[in-house]
Amino acid sequence: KPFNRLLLTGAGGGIGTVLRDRIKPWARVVRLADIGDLGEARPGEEIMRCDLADRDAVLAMMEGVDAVLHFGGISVEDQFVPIMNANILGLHHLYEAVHKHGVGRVVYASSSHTVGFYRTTERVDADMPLRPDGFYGLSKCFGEALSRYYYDRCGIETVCLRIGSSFPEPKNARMMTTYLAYDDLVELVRCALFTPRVGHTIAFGTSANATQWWDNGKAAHLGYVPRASSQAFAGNFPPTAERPPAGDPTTIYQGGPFVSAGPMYRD
Ligand code: 15L
Repeated sequence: KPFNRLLLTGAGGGIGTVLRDRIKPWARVVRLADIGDLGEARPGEEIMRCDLADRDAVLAMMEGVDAVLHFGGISVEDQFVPIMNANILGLHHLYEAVHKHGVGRVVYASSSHTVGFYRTTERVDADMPLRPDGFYGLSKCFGEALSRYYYDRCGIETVCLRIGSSFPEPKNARMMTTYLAYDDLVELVRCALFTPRVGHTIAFGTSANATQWWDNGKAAHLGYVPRASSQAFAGNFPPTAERPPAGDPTTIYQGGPFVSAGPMYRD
């Protein structure tokens, strides 16, 4: 197997649960970490309870690890302090541990909410200015900048995945554009982990949906080719189905409901 020990953080989350089963062929041992209970370790697994805000726990979690799939942290809009602890302080702990233990590569779950304040009429690529749509998006911007710094300073490679919406199926009309099917998610993570010499790369994560807001040209070297499409679910969101009213920020901006979820939003 290509890796001896692969660490997956956030292994109990929605995406973590999918990856838990699918990454087994990539490593002799998959170390699963989460702040919550992960149940019993199955064959080829190690389980660790870890709060990212706990520096010593993060250091211990990283021991003997070859590469990290970092899907831990808060994944929705929240108050600033919990986001700061898990996603900002936690990310600092993670990269200090990565550096200390000589880990070569991180695949980081960033988010499209780093650019959620672009309009749905705009097409965004990885070099365009960040436009976070809340504290959650801001924490992901921090992660992208932090990982860039650790690459420039220490040569630690990171692929930041600006994941759209990875669920069993799109839950609303917006997700017809942002949908990332699980098979495509696994393929994107595989490309991010195994492509030689990625340096610091930012890639968007969607399936081959009919509408596209994001241009993945800057991540072409990953060779990621999506195969699924949200079109399979088009019937769930017919034009007659209820939609937000015109002028609603959730239809104007790519971030959808996130743009008005935070306490800072004003009309
Ligand atoms: C995200 O970044 C969240 O982690 C996820 O829960 C979804 O809400 C997704 O974005 C989205 O925009 O649909």
